[in-house]
Amino acid sequence: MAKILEVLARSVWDSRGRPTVEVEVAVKGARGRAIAPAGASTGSGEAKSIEVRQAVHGVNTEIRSALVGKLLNQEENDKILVDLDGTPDKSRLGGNAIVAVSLACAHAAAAATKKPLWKFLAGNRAVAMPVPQIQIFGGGAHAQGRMDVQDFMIICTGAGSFGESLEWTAEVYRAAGARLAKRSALYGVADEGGYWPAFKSNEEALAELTGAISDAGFEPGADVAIALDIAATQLWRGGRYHLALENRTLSADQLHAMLLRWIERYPIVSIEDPFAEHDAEAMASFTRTAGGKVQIVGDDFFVTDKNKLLDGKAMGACNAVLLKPNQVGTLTETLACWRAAQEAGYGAIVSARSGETEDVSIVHLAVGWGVPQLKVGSFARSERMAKWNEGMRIEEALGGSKLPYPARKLFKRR
Ligand code: 2PG
Ligand code: MG
Repeated sequence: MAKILEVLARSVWDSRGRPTVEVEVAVKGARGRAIAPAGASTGSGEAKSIEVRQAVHGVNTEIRSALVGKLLNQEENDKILVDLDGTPDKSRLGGNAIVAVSLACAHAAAAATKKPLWKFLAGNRAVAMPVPQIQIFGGGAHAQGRMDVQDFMIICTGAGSFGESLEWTAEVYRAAGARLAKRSALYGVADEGGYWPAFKSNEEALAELTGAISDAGFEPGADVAIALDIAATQLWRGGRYHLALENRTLSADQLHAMLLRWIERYPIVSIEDPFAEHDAEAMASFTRTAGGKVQIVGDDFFVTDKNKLLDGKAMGACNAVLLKPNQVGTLTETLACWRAAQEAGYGAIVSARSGETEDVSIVHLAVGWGVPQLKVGSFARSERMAKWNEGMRIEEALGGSKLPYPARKLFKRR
């Protein structure tokens, strides 16, 4: 095992033009580099990012002293980071500093063995490409609340490979843009590259998205289905859900009924954060009713925390988890949550954040750990396309479209 020779942080810029932390870890003859992403719709239980200058300073002083001279070992290095920080939410050294160091250690370890990160993580395990969830319309905290629902995404449930999923997505993305342009209903693109549309209701977005799938020549549901991220914590105030676009508020029961109606009317196969992170009862009740039909994903609800996932399992809330390394802080903790999800029989999706960079580590994590789904935003803007393109390269290295691909099996509409 290689000894860590250097740990170096600097400030770089993210996709929203905000500063973020980049870290390099060097061992003899190899180095690894990673950049911290940033969320806008964050769960309260997430690892806390701190001011970037302070985070960079902490890496270049305390973290550097603690790691230089140690052997490169993900679990041990991550434990050093967690212990050194000493807070439950990583707020002293910063979740942004810690995740960049943790990921840079993984890249350095892979580089030292001359393997791509996905291959290094997979070891001898057979791997498959993850199924993408790709945003077509963006709303919520990523588009100044212009639509209440944050992500209207597609899953190419009938595609036979990762590459084919992207080809189909390109068609649907263009068809959706053409529909909006025709109606003069296009404001621009939201933070993750999805269209920022001028719709009158959230349901109109569902109807338009279903129409765009058909316009592109696909059968809604059989070929291309819909996934939503309600990001409902953002809508929750005083125990009710506020739909500003529709000028109304809903009780948890009313939201439950509305989502069931949407599932009946539109080809929806996955709903993320349908209720607020504090509304666990509503989440469990919805999972009892709809969990047999659709994937119900906890994002702000689980914040990639293994213990929250186990609590959720005990009360029957959700049947899948979003995995975001910067939500919990280290790769070791992210992997622990994925392992807990597998044991609990939960689905999982590795996810980017709304603030991203050219860093493509998460694609490698999804493939290397065998996580069956991947969410990185829309089909525009280079911080998103860099990740889809990295997936293309990995699929090619794995033998292209001859690989088994899990989309049809995962999303047979239940
Ligand atoms: C989410 C993510 C990505 P953010 O809610 O799933 O879409 O958004 O990074 O702002 O939390
Ligand atoms: Mg989310």
